[in-house]
Amino acid sequence: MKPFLRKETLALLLTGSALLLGGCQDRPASSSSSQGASSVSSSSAVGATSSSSLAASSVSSSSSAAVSSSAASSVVTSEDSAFDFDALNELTFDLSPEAGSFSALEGLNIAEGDYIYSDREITLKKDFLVTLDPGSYSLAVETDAGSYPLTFTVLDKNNAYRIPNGGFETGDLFGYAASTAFKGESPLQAFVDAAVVANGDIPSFAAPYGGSGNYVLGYPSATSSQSAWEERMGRLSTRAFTLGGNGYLSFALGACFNSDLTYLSVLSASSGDEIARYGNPSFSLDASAYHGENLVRYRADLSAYLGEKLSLQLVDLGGHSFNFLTADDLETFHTSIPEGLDAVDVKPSFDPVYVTNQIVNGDFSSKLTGWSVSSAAAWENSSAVLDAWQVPSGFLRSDLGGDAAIGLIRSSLFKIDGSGVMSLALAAAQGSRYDKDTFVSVRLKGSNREIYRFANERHNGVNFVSYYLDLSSYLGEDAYLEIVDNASGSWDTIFVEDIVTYYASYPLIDFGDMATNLNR
Ligand SMILES: [Ca+2]
Ligand SMILES: [Ca+2]
Ligand SMILES: [Ca+2]
Repeated sequence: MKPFLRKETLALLLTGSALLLGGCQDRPASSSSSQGASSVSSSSAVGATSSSSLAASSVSSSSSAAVSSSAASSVVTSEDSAFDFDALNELTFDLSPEAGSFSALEGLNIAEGDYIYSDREITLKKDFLVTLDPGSYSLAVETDAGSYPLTFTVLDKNNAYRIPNGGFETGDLFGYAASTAFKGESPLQAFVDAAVVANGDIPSFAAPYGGSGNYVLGYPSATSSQSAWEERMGRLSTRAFTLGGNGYLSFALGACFNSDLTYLSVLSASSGDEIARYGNPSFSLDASAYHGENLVRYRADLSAYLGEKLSLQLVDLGGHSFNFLTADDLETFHTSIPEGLDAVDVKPSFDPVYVTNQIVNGDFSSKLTGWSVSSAAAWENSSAVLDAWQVPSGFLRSDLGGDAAIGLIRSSLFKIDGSGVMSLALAAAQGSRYDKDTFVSVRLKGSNREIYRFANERHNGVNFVSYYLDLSSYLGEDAYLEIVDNASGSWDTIFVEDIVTYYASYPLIDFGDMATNLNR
């Protein structure tokens, strides 16, 4: 039995390899008669190799190219077949009439949405081209008359180490992904194409943005008022890149006054952890050194993360005074140290102590012990004093300086444990835009991502109202609270008491006692 089986297996293997070899050998033969199109591979690595000779013959007009290749190059032609990561140019090819009716473009895993065919013109979109590594490529143009090679190159601009459109020069948010941060309300989205504006003067202020090129992420002139623009929120994420070069990041930021609510984050693409957070410490409305919406250049040495996959995220979680960002020139690849001020990492830090499932001093019986008041400059009053937080009578209040006071206070870490339910009670916090201005955030340690934001939606004057949160989908993770008062009008003050972050088993609660998560 054994020898017989072995012999049959061997025969099958031989037949299989013969077929495979035959397939390989056949392709060049048939391709030379049908203009070489069938040699295109769907793998980009192989495609790059196999297309190099074709690319050479189609680009060069004086080389002694093979007859079959030059015949092919006269069917699919282009004035510019080189994609430049800086220019983000789309590539357009003409299909000669002799090639018959176009049916599809194949190879490199290209999808229908990656190109446009119209009137014998094939346009490769920048969305597709920006995903390719530098090199020479070939695609197959399939028609009813045959298969024809379309060849192009992707220039080496250190593409894998960079984010596309870091200078917003496409005039829109190409290359970025915007997400809402408040109730999923798209009219409140801060990061929209209309915010990419000419790199000229700032509306209603006789000063230039001071960015590079033609466009910056700015302040749309069509906006009804600065206040309406400030009210918007959102997140704008770049694609992941590998940190290369000398490990420096450079960027230009404007506005972005409150570094707790508006900032640029550097994130680890693998863990999602926030590696660094940068605000705009140069912000000043002093007319002699105006640093409002105009751009200030910064640089950051991230060389400790060389070789790692990172991404950038612009974050706007605030609705008031200069709670928005202007930006330009996000550049992640440098070989010499870039110009700019040294950026200061302002991400929250916690004492590396053992984390328990109850936060420290959640009932405020020890005043502000265990809590840290943010010292971000935006929270200071006109006398440069942080005047929001006090515990005069057993609960936390943000009105040491009256309703006008603003501030952010952060809890100790707690482990999400047991039933995953937590609770607290809120009072006051019923100003005109209370759900955007006076709220509680639950954030995860590491990513510092806000997983839950809620406000005093059942507000009842100075009477406390209980809220329960179900954090059970984050069991085992460490989290913390940020309590925020970001407004100065009547009732723009938040009272907090009785924070309980651990229930061993699910407590008896009505659905109506649950807090509504506003971050979605
Ligand atoms: Ca620009
Ligand atoms: Ca905002
Ligand atoms: Ca206030």
